[in-house]
Amino acid sequence: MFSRLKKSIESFSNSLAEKFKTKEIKPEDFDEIGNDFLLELVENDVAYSVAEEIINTLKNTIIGKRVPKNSDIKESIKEALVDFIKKNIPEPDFDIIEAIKNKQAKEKKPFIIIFMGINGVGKTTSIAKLANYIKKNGMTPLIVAADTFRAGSQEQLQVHADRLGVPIIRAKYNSDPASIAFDGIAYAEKKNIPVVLIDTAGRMHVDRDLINELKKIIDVVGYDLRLLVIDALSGNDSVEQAIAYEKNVGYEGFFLTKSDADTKGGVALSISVETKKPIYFLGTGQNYDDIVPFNKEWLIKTLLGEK
Ligand SMILES: Nc1nc2c(ncn2[C@@H]2O[C@H](COP(=O)(O)OP(=O)(O)OP(=O)(O)O)[C@@H](O)[C@H]2O)c(=O)[nH]1
Ligand SMILES: [Mg+2]
Repeated sequence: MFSRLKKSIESFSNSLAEKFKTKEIKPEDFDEIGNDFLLELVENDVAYSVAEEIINTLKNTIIGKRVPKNSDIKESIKEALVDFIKKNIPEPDFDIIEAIKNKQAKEKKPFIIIFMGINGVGKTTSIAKLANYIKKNGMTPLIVAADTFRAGSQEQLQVHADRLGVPIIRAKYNSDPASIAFDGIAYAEKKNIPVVLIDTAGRMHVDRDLINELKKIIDVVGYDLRLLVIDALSGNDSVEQAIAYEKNVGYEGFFLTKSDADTKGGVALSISVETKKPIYFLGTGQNYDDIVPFNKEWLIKTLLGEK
């Protein structure tokens, strides 16, 4: 996971350490190696403006430092990057399991999570993973199949629900997704189900009618958490999706899928830095257990930690 970005960081660190074993580093010396690193960041899907911010952070830390030993400059680089992540990458400010329990205890109402995103990014699979995660934490979620559009979507979610042993509310194809979502919430309230996971049809952020349909679902049922599902392999397009969905719909954070297949890693940095919204979960494979709750420490370990 993210191995290329990790390698770029290592080789930047090594080049700088090698070249300046005992010298003070001048700005122009830094720029030569820094520019190569900037290009590598961009090639690894880090958005240009984010890559520039990273380079500036490093430059400010390193310039003018007298570096007696290899290990010291490497340590400084690592510290600067950890600092960058801590300052610029948000993380969820609540635990989802606790939040579900709290809402149930205080309001006797289900915690509503709506999944959205463009076609094929992994919404339905991620719902199944989150349902499994919630079950493992001792609660049973209700899944609502509000994708009434794509052929096979209802059956796909039914298979997941059966395998996981969780209840599902299904709809007729081409029926109104807002109305099935509404029915789902009513059912959950009646049965004291603490959390409802709503699947929606894939839709491009530029499709006005479908985006309006999504807004209607959200207006009708309300929400506690809206997750924009982003495919880690979508490169620079991910930032465009994140910004357009923010402008046109709104959401609290991301579910970043297919991280296991992403050798680059830049999307994980870019979407959060550009939107200031946290990743809540990462999808790390095709199985139900391949879900990781996100936090900064995880990212620091993945990018900078020991092999
Ligand atoms: N390797 C890997 N594959 C994933 C991950 N998440 C989803 N997938 C795969 O991505 C493909 C699409 O997943 P779906 O869950 O159907 O995507 P979707 O967003 O619901 O698609 P639509 O409803 O058609 O818009 C499937 O083959 C999934 O197995 C992940 O974290 N890692
Ligand atoms: Mg789907």
